[in-house]
Amino acid sequence: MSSRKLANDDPDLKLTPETTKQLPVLYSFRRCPYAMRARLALSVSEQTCELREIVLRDKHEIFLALSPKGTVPVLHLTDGRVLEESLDVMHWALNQYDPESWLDPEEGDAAAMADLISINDGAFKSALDRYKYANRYEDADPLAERQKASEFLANLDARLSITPFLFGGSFSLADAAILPFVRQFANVDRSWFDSEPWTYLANWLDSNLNRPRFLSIMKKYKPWSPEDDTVYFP
Ligand SMILES: N[C@@H](CCC(=O)N[C@@H](CS)C(=O)NCC(=O)O)C(=O)O
Repeated sequence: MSSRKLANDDPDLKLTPETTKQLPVLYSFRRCPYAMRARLALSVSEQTCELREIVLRDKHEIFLALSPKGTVPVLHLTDGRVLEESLDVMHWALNQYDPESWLDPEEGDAAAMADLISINDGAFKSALDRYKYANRYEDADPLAERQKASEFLANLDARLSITPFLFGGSFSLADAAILPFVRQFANVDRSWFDSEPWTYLANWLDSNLNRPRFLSIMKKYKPWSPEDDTVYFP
């Protein structure tokens, strides 16, 4: 477990508009699975940020000037660095403070977690998008894509039949990184998902979605505008 080192580690720091310059700024979108996993890591690592809720169809020019690729999440650090990938945000946060040892799972290691996350972000996410948004892809067959995605889910279910979390007895980086995508998949057709023999996976999904940590990162915020009062997260 890394030692506690908060972004705002000055005990006298008061969260007022004058001091927000001292905080990282998180550009986020509530329903984005990549932003969810970034918020999970920022929450467990207690890295207070200024949260700016982005509307994807109407991105503010300040956000696009900072990160022209225009995806969320983006974390603008106080030293000026801009983290534009959700996994980079997660690693940054957990390297500051990792009280639940998400980076150091009970079973497997960082490389094994990275491998599973990369299948999630690659083949699984590709099939999920073509299943969920088949009309956006020429010639996508949603049921064939659902079948492809199911292979990954069956693999997760097999892991979860052995240990309660993906890498052992406690929640890890991999659980946080993958959970929002399984949630998205399940919500496409929940009755079909529930009819599949994925009891361990379904229990893992439901129990983690109902934990206070996940519920806390799903709070609704109104879209950010520069003249608004600062919103702090977590
Ligand atoms: N590889 C990026 C992907 C982020 C991503 O694609 N986010 C989506 C929202 S879930 C996005 O911002 N899309 C841009 C858009 O829809 O305009 C990451 O891990 O952060």
